[in-house]
Amino acid sequence: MKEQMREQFKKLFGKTEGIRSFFAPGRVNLIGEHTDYNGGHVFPCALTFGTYALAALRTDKTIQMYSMNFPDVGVISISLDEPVSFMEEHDWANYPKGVLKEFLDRGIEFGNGFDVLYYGDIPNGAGLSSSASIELATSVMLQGLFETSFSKVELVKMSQHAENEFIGVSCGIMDQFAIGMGKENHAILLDCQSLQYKYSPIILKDASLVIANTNKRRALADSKYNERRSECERALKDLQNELDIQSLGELTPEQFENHRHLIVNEIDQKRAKHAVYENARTILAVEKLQQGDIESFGQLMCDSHTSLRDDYEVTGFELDTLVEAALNQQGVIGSRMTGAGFGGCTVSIVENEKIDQFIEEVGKAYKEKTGLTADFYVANVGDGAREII
Ligand code: NG1
Ligand code: MG
Repeated sequence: MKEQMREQFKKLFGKTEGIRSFFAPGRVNLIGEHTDYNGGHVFPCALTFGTYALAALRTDKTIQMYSMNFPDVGVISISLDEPVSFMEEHDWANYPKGVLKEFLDRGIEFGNGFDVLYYGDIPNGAGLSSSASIELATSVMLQGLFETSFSKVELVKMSQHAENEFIGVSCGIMDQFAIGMGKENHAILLDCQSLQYKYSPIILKDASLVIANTNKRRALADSKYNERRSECERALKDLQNELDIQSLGELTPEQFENHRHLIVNEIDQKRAKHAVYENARTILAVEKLQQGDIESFGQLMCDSHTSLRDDYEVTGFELDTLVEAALNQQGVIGSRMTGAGFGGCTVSIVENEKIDQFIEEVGKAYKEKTGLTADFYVANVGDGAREII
């Protein structure tokens, strides 16, 4: 792909020299769903597919951006002499523009503009975080080109802030953190409140992570996502009438059971229950994985899915069908939806010698029930965002 990108770069920007390459992965969350914005724990890992950015400095104040994934949008040209503004028709380029604005807002002076060409091989809208991937690819690119010295965690926060403020999606920090801080063959146990984190090796013995894409667009995800956030916020407010807590993530399941009567609305109670139990499950799951108890880890993944289906209500027919079909197979140690839900992907742990059969049988059952074709990827766990030589 790099060769094709270089050719395209030459064609668009007329340059073959002084080009640097950057990469940011996609991510998959193994457990800890809808806990990030509740101040709980998540356990994601970075993948080996992601977003590539080739970039070279210019001698004037112009920035030119192009994505090989969206050729119809064409080259987008902006000037450093004008404020960075969100433009509907710029579509994908608003993500890099948002990150650029974060740098400018911190007083970074860009003496020169630059040309940048992006290409991403993450399936779009599948919940593997193509948006955070392009944000982090842009962060490390700007850091590299302009020799700034933000810490990785700072770049993560800037990227999340860009998504919150510039794009207008009030996401938690999980995606950007996993993509910025990922480490080969490790997942990250992240406390989303304190941002304390710990790498945990993913040792699955004779099994692998298999991602299955429902290929169902997550059309509902954004509105329901904000609805879930409000429901959790309301539940927290009710609890704060008696409890001195900042987030649902601070509660143990036992504390929750002793105080759940404070939550006035029954639906809010269910949402909060998921957040609290999911957080506890995540911490326990990582302990089990570190002890080499993959079966218990897998069981907790399944419990996570059930809770997301019944209490949080963010799964839907397609995701439930994929998980059910997975659990009907031999050699499946755990399976759950990953990401925001309503569509997108599931992640399963499957014994290596059963993977081919898994893909065939689950694909068939899914097609029969939904009429849709699922895509499967055996996931490799890679490093976080970086310059590549
Ligand atoms: P997806 O939709 O998979 O990128 C979303 C949020 C995360 C997290 C998960 C649920 C965005 C960009 N990201 O993930 O922060 O809250 O849902 O665990 O909305
Ligand atoms: Mg996104």
